[in-house]
Amino acid sequence: MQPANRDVRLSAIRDKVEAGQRLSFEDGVHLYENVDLFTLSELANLVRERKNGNNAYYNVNTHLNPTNVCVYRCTFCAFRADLKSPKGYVMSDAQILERAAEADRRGATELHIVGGLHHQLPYEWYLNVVRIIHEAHPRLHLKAYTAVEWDWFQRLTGRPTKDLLAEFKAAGLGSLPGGGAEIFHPEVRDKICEHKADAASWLRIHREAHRLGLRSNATMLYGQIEEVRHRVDHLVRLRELQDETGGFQTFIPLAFHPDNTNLSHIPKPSGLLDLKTMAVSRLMLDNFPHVKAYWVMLGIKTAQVALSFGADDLDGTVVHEKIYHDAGSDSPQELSVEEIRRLIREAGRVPVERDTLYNEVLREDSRWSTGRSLQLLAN
Ligand code: V47
Ligand code: SF4
Repeated sequence: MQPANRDVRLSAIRDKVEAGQRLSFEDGVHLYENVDLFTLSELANLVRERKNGNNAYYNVNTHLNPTNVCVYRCTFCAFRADLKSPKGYVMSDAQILERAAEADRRGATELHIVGGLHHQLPYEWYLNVVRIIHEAHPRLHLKAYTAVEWDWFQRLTGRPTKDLLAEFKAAGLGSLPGGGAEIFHPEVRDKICEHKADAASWLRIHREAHRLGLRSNATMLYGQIEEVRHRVDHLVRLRELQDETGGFQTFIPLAFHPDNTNLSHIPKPSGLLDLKTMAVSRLMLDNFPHVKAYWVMLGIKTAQVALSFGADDLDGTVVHEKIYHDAGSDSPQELSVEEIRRLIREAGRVPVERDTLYNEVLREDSRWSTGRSLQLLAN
């Protein structure tokens, strides 16, 4: 006889996960609402190890936010500044090049470039940022501008985003970061960031980038005003685009940080929600090779535990992070490679340095080169 409280849907979910079959929207909601943390960890770990074995990836990178001045007023954002605000800044070419040179000297393989949509700066200014860095530091991979920025460039120029992406690619663009996705569902998006690129535009721009051979990431901002069904809907929409293009590399769930935002009355997401979201994301996004525990946002301790809840990547050494620190993150500005490797080993995983496109990075003294592709392992 079966116990009266046997969870029939969970048994079906377990069967599907073990057989490598796709979970439905309803399964995703059920995992969030009815399944305990230990079971979530066990199931997500199964998928994580099937795709990435015992490896846990990190990279050596630096952030560059060339301006924080922004025409938009997303309610969750503590980074932006008004045009005339004393907090607002625009970096000069010399400052931008110095940041890139510093990254290069430190042996970084990637520069992550995102910022505000300035009221007065022309399209050419954003293009110039990528061009001058690429000319001076051709080995640095430039992961630059979110779909919201690409949508803004279209509004500035009246030109189709696919032409703009191609122009940037010729100037040295390497890939697209996953920001600006927030929550796709209009019940949430219209309340937290109504004027910027909508879900259809965000997805279209990533589709266009993938068709041009550019890889990209995807994010989800959780723990603000959204409900479980909005999160699961978000994951399903990403999974559908990935079915079509295969161009996404990594999914990054982003925990909302409320300090200094217009949503400062909302408490920070709990550790429980962080780990649940990591696990459900890993289980729903069956066609994404990687799920990242971004330590700057999760905190080092939760990020380390997340390596047992579906995550296989910790992001990077990250220097000069502003978006989360302006919103109250108490994570350090930087982790050394030794610290990241120790955190990974302590979690029982094998640390592997990767470049942005998931090739293994080999280091000898102060020089680095790329080795085998790690992407094949995850597909
Ligand atoms: O688009 C802004 C989010 C994103 C807050 O692609 C906030 O590898 C929480 O996308 N609380 C930018 N989140 C960061 C981002 C990212 C980070 C790390 C790696 C990658 C990648 C991408 O940060 C924004 C927005 O969704 N955000 N303010 C806040 N107060
Ligand atoms: Fe501007 Fe981005 Fe902040 Fe929104 S999240 S206000 S688009 S900088």
